[in-house]
Amino acid sequence: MAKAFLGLGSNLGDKRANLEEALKKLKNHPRIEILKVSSFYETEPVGFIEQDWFLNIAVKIDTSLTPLELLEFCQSIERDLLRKREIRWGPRTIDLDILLYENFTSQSEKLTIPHPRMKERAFVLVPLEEIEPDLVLDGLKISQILAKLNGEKVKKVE
Ligand code: X6L
Ligand code: MG
Ligand code: MG
Repeated sequence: MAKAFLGLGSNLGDKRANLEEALKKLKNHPRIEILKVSSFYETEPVGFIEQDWFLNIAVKIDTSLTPLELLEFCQSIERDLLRKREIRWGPRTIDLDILLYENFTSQSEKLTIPHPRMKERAFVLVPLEEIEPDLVLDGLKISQILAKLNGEKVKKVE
């Protein structure tokens, strides 16, 4: 079994319901065990800024799926939740990204692990730090990376 971290986001429709639905689909997979789910965070959009704020979470799982199988399952959840790809970096009902998968790295066209932008994005790092505060990325703790980041706004939903 492999530990992996996923980043989920939604900014279209009922954002919380979309995240809950994606979580339910992850939970119901026979080869995925959910270990931790972060709080929900309202986050300022990055990339394409003329869009609604996102709701983002991070999830820790244990899985017997390979990285490619996990990617394909995440993409099937995106299809089930009717994700459309109209504007690059634009609004989406759901986005599921593999952030980390054990110590696995992949730089292929289809699958890039660790997630290439995760160390620059407060909307990824803040929820991730909540569930794995001791995680070290390229020799730095998440708190150290966040301290150097001029990050977008991230507000925990209380
Ligand atoms: C220059 C060029 C600066 C590109 C930033 C950043 C592109 C992030 C794409 C960028 C650039 C992304 C989310 C989001 C997106 C999300 C919040 C992406 C993909 N996804 N903003 N923007 N949460 N808050 O999940 O991450 S688009
Ligand atoms: Mg993403
Ligand atoms: Mg994605």
